[in-house]
Amino acid sequence: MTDGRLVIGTRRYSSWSLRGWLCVRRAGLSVTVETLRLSGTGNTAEIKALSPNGCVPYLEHNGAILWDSLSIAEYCAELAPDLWPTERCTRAQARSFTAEMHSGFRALRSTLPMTLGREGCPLPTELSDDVRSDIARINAIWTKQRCQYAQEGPYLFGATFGNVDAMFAPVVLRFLSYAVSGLSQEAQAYMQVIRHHPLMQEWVHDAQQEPKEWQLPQYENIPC
Ligand SMILES: N[C@@H](CCC(=O)N[C@@H](CS)C(=O)NCC(=O)O)C(=O)O
Repeated sequence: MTDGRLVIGTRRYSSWSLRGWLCVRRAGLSVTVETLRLSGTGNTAEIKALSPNGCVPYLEHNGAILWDSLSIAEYCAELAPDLWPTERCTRAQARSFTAEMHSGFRALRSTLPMTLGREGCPLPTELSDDVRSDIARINAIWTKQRCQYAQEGPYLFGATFGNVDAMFAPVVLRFLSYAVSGLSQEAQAYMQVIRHHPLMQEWVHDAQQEPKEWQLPQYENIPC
């Protein structure tokens, strides 16, 4: 008997599901995880029937219902406060980075979608200025945070894998899939830490077990 359920989409592609799942797992919520196959239309019937905004991640936990990765991150931090830094101003900064990721970087997200079938393969065409500017901003955030917290631990705010790391985790997978270049040494080291975190290993492993029929040509046939 669990305290509820977390519904996610195809692990191979669903970056928002990964964010929600990381927060739920980090907070140690006892929930059943149910995976729905993304149809690829952005309009998956089973998700539409279940989730108020027609999207995953969707969480039911002890009577609470949540349907957006950011609200799930906040909810999880109520139960596991170490998902945010303890100091007020530092926590405000962490919230701002999390919100920036949640609402921004659209050019990056649409040009380099998360697809775990691809490893180390750049796009054959030049990245647009908007995508390069998104990459530069993320590189700057990761570099600054890693320099500032180098002595305290390997994550963006030091010793603890928190909500900010969860929000940026799919970007790490994207940068590795598309062999994004020009990143600082600190950013590259951070990417390795995130990629090898046990929860990320688990996610990628589970993604590899998904049925082949779930794969979508639009994400599998992006030119290399
Ligand atoms: N703002 C939402 C975005 C969620 C979202 O776009 N989820 C996608 C999957 S990654 C989805 O459920 N799309 C509906 C579909 O593909 O049917 C969040 O942060 O959770």
